[in-house]
Amino acid sequence: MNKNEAKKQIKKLCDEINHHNYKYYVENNPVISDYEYDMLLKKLETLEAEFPDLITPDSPTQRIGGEPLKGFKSVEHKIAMLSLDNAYSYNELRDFDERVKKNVSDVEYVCEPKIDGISISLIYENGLFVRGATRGDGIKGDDVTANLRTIHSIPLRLQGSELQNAEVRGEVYFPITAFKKFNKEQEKKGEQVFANPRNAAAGSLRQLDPRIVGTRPLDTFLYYITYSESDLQTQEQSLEILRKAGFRVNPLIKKVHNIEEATKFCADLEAKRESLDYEIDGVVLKVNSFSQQKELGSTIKHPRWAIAFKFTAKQATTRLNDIVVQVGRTGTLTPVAILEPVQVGGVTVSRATLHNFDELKRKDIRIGDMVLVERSGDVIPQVVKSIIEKRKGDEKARAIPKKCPVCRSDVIRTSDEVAVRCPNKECPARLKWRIEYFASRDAMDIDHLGGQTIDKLIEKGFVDTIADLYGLTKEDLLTLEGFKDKSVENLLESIEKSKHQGLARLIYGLGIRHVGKFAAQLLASQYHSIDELAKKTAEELTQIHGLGEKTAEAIATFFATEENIELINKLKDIGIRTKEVKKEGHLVGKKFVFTGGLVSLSRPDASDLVMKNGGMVSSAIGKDIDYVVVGTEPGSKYEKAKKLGLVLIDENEFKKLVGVT
Ligand code: 3BA
Repeated sequence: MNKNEAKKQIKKLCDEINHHNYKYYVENNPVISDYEYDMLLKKLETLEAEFPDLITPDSPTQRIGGEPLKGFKSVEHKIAMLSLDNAYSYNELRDFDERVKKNVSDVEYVCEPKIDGISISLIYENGLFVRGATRGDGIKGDDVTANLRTIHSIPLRLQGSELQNAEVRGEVYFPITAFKKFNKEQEKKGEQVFANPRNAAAGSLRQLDPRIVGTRPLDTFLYYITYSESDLQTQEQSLEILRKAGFRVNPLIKKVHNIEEATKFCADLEAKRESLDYEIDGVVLKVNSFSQQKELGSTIKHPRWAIAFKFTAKQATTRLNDIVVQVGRTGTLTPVAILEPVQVGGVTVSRATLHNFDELKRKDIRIGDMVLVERSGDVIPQVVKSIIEKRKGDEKARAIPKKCPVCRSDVIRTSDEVAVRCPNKECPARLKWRIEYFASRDAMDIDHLGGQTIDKLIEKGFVDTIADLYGLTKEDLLTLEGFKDKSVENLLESIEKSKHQGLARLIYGLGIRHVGKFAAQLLASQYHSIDELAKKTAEELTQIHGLGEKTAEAIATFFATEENIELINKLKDIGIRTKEVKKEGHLVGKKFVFTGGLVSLSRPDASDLVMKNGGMVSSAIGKDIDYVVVGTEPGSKYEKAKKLGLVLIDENEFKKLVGVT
């Protein structure tokens, strides 16, 4: 191929790939498969390798790459990045509105979700992305261009012609689902876990190696044009221009006509907060008209035409009174902070996780410290950091325990694991978790058998295995503190009832590693009895569609262990149902996913209805899902389902399908 021809081809491929990149990462609406996308990219890479001088800065191959930096260059913002004034109540919002209306009339406001991310500035010259920086102190920030280039929702070349030479500003964030997964992997690898998605985004942008940043699923929302050639009159217009130029603009942004509508927007958004896949900490209210903005002006710190309404904080400081050690279901020892009770985002918190002993040491958290506690998303409260300035000198560090706090066995720690474990399989702590899991709502659903009751049963020596639950007598239970005739009867009845829960729940309740609700349903529908399941090799198990290798290994290992076989035999003798009655119903083999809230049914009841008709319930969206039940305020699963073109049904259609009206 001659050079001229190559140039044309490269240009065509660049444009094509950038278009698909936009479709995928900004519109969330891909039109070609990942495979086809990869093929286009490969083709481009091959051509560019042959003609390296034809590589352009907006080539999709130039996102990742680049050598690690020694440090970040500090760059001065051409126009200072101000901060936002805060309002902590609707009254303070109304005060803001009063101040605005003293100076201008007929105001409209644009309400924007306040993304809890890292503020950035992006500079484009002749349509090309040339520099990206963090906000820093508002005057100077870090040049993080190479890192920002790896973020797919940031266009390397602007679309259309309306923006060519411009600076735009917005927020980089770490999506919540991806954050949880990322943190889990970090913990497993013994690397730093982040307290929240915001810290993870900041930590990622601070990475000196852009290739590492390229592996982090960072995303963006843009909301401000600092300068450009286009003649803009309103914030609403700016957002439209940003959208047209190829940026991601938050879809929930809304223009309102008065402060009442604005407060309603705040209330509605706060109610939706937990259903979004990005963290927001409030609403930014902006006067829409630019001439009015100019009229209002700015103080040295913040514009007078904008304000941030803050939602209830998810962080609080309190005293850490003690660090205790908890033993988990698999014997893992976890340090847990006992806190002076404190309100965090409307909930009283008195315990918080410290993750593991490595993390405890890294953060240097000591007993007696004042600490920052955070409750983020639906995760357990955690201690973010100690407030070192408040130390008096008598605070005490907590060493890694040498013995299990429950059974006093010597703990073990393998070199490739962060976890400190109690090796004793008979450790009462483990037994407690096993029973609690077995009795839980999604497993054998044994009512009246809570953690405290289980503790008492173990303490008295009434139960050594799950099977012993079924041998409990009225006389045994009456010796437990607080148990009377009625409560004993209730518990015995629940235990008896659980014998008939069926195979899927039993498999789940055994607590085999990696076997969640869905895998358990899948196994039950394939093998029809626990005996048959126990005979399968890992290899045979991997033949089941939808079962991973790790899960298959774990199942085979479980049934290769003598104690477990003994347990199964005992359960069979007791008369627990270990065979699947042949699946019947018109939904046999059909897989369901629920997203959003249901109005006339609870989630567990809805799941039961699916299973009663022979179907299965999964928590993850995938190509193999037959029905997605979309409730009120559905989350990211809904978006994904739409993208995959799955069958979406609402609550009423669902009820018809499972035969309730
Ligand atoms: N809008 C943050 N500042 C924002 C442009 C002004 C502004 C924010 C905003 C000053 C968000 C302060 C730091 C900064 C760009 C200065 C938003 C958000 N608007 N939607 C009014 O979602 N976090 N933050 N960023 N310039």
